[in-house]
Amino acid sequence: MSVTSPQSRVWWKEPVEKVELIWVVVAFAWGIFMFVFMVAWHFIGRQNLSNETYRVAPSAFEKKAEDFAKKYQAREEDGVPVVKPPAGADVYLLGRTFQWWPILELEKGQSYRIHLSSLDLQHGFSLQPTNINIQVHPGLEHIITLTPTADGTFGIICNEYCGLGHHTMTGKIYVTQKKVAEGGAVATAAAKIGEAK
Ligand SMILES: [Cu+2]
Repeated sequence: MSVTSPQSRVWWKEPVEKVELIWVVVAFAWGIFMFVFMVAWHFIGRQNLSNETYRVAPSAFEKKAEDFAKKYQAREEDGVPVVKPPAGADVYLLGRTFQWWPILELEKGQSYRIHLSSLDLQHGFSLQPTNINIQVHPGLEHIITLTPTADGTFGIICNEYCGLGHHTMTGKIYVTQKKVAEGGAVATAAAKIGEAK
């Protein structure tokens, strides 16, 4: 709304300026290009994850995660179980205010089916420093097949603001390297540390 009336009543019905027209065409073409490349980047840039999603009651997911942690628990770190599932296993990782639970220990080069869900609010699973980001919703179970390609300690942070303790919401994934010990026995470095305790 302007203070004074426009000089001509039909002020909007003007031919489109050439420069403006060029911008409209460029912006439209770019929009179409980006739209098509949402799919293309999945293959070219390997940016988007292939995942499956199912509905799940938060309490049911909590039970699955607890059973999983109990079954494969290797040790404990500050009261949080460090869980070491076998290759190819179904791995459960839950987000809740304000924690990613439990700590996982995976082996480099092996594939795992990672099940992700939240027990309360929307959280953001963000794997660092790899920078894999997945929205995690209560009531939905995301399943991704993950094959670690590097060993080391990876941090998980929450990148979706979820409350006052959001900045403290972290988790951890250890990736160990398969090691051939003397006598041909196969052991992982972390398993050896566990034995030494
Ligand atoms: Cu959060």
